[in-house]
Amino acid sequence: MTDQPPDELVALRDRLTAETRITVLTGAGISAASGIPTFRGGQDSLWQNHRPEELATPAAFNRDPELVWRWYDWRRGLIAQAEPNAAHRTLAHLQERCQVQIVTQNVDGLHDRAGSRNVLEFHGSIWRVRCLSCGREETDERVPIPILPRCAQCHGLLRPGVVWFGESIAPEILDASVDAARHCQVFVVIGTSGAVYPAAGLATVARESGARTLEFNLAPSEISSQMDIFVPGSAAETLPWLID
Ligand code: BJW
Ligand code: ZN
Repeated sequence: MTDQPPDELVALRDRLTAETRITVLTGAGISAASGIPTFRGGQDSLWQNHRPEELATPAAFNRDPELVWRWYDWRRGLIAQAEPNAAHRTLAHLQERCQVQIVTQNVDGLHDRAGSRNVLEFHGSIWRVRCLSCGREETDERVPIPILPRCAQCHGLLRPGVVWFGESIAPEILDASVDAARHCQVFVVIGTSGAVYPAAGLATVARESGARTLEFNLAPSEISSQMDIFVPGSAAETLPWLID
């Protein structure tokens, strides 16, 4: 990483106006500087020797709900202690200058806590729980959460209110996200490996709809080839260049 913004980023920044529509896709890398481990590649991305792909599935939960809940309880504890970082705050500021729509794959709620509005939580929220028996969904911010947590209404088993592999994205969230990718002038990708679909496909939608595409990441991702501008480095250090 350099300590200067690339010229093309400065040029883009200087052309932003109150009418510019920017859609932002964020992933785990934006929260790394807040102390929340990413899913793939990082030193902390394994939890008790389990890969996230082995835990974030309905089959894993059916097989061993206690194990999966212990993973979520650990992450809920980390997130409860974490604070939004300069990258989250930059996006909240950007919303005062341009038309910004954030689509986050993260379940940590840090964009909201930084002050961003109308965030689309593509993979749900770690603070939501859903009853497997009666379907009741609610916010549950207990840390630690009792394992196994039970529904107050019917005593059924609760599961995290997140989207696991093989599960569908909530249709209203998917539609709004595709719409935001299709109708923006600038599409910004921050801290995602671009390995998980349909989220990663939003970059293709934006590009094919004529948006400028811009990525902030420590290292090239699986969708970097679709980007007009790649800004290497930690998002907490590089993203503020968009507003400074
Ligand atoms: C920094 C940094 C710093 C680090 N600064 N950067 C098309 C093709 C192939 C497969 C599929 C396809 N379409 C669908 C699929 C199947 C599947 C899929 O994508 N599989 C692939 C793995 C191949 N998708 C699904 O199943 C999805 N559902 C679906 O498609 O429904 C329709 C359907 C139904 C039934 C059958 C088939 C289709 C659902 C996906 C759900 C993903 N869920 C998770 C867990 C959420 C809950 C939780 O948090 O526990 O979402 S998995 C995990 O991955 C989580 C993340 O949101 C997601 C993406 O991860 P992310 O954010 O990119 O993190 P990392 O760790 O991968 O990357 C971090 C990046 O940050 C790295 O690049 C670092 O370099 C960078 N970084 N520090 C800047 N400081
Ligand atoms: Zn219930």
